[in-house]
Amino acid sequence: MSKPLILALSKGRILKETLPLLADAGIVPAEDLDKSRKLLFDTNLPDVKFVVIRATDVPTYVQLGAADIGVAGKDVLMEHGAKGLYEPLDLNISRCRLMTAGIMGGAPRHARRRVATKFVNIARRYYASQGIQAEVIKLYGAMELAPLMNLADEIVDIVDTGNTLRANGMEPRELITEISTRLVVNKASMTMQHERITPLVERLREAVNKRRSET
Ligand code: PRT
Ligand code: MG
Repeated sequence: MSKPLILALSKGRILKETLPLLADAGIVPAEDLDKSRKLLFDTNLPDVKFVVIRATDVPTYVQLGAADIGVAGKDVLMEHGAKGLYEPLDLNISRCRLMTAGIMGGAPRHARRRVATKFVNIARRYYASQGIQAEVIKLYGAMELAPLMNLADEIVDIVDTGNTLRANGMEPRELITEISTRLVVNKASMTMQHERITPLVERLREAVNKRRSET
């Protein structure tokens, strides 16, 4: 039999929403992902396997062809650059917004605005596009803490309900972009495996559209 198609899934909150969508499209893992320490899973389809990896690693796997297809947040794709990837489908799950935020009622204190974020590439591009001089500081978590500790004037982070910001005395400011989870495909795979990948993408598209029409 030919080499299986590898589908790279983002673990965490995206995985929880991806699995029901894949199931709607008729693809289910052969065992319970939560009850296993494995990272590579068989599925009900003999020529499809899942790998479950850190969200930030998904674009790398797909770009380099270690996985044929990936599921990743638009935020992660934008930050990575995602060169050489096709993005054939918006899965319309794990929706949120990428925003700037700062202390409630506060104004920038530093002449050159200091911005803390894990999305350094997106932040640099955004502030440059606004003509704002910004010093971008890379953090790996708890961005909301940075302005409170006077490490930064602003943050760039994901906002959903806004509760996390409010709980820390912060307010959302500018919308950078709307975010949702996307299906990405390796360019060589799209060409070489076209007859296997296209039906899979179309089944997922139908599942996404069916949900859209139900809400
Ligand atoms: O945890 P780990 O470091 O492994 O990675 P991660 O935290 O990036 O992964 P995970 O599982 O949290 O999933 C992140 C992906 O889910 C992002 O890349 C987005 O595409 C998507 N997503 C959707 C979100 C949210 N909604 C979200 N609300 N990712 C993070 N959040 C966090 C946000 O960082 C902030 O801390 O939730 C908080 C804001 O939520 P509200 O409702 O308080 O505004
Ligand atoms: Mg997390």
